[in-house]
Amino acid sequence: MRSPADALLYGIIDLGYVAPEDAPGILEKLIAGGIDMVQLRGKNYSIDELSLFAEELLQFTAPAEIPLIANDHAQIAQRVDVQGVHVGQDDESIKAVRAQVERPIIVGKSTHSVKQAMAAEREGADYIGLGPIFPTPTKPDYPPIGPSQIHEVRKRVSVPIFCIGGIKLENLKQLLAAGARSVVIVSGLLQANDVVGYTRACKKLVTDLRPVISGL
Ligand code: 3NM
Repeated sequence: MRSPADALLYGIIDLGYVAPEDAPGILEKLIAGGIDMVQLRGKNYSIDELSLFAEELLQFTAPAEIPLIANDHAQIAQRVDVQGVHVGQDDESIKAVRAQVERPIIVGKSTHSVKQAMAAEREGADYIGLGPIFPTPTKPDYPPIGPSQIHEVRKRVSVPIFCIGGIKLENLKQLLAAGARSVVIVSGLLQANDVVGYTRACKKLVTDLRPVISGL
């Protein structure tokens, strides 16, 4: 199984964009395109429903050795063998999440500033999301922080940092040049006309530019 430290491209099956019945087909395409990690996010679905969907998605992620992360709810990880849980600033603490799941799991946390990024690491996050970097239709109420904070967060935080928010193939190079190494792309991947091709192109950029970026 891959770990967040190895992941350059993290995709999200967001049920605001993908109907549950289409999720396995889209996931297969994301995997074919080279995603390293994937999250199931469904703000309008119950824990029962999300657990069922997660079980279905595991049939695809497990053979590919791609971690499947459940958004928001530790209870999904109690019921289904997902590899991790992702929490936001207003969700349960990382400690509370770990306490609910008997096996070791990956726990990630969304952060929106240098201060929150440092706090999430202190709290025990295995990785952090940092964003929104650019304006995003997926989280319209959050003001973008811009790419200029990435260097500062990299200096102060040693867990893997996934830049997120408004990232598309067109601005990926700019983002990598600003110091990003790993990225989460949601609508860009899910709404592409050719999901496999778009994912592959994003993966190629993050992979090819990695030696350049890590030397920064
Ligand atoms: N979290 P897109 S931004 C789910 O800043 C999410 O924590 C964010 O979607 C954060 O790639 C975001 O479509 C939405 O912009 C990312």
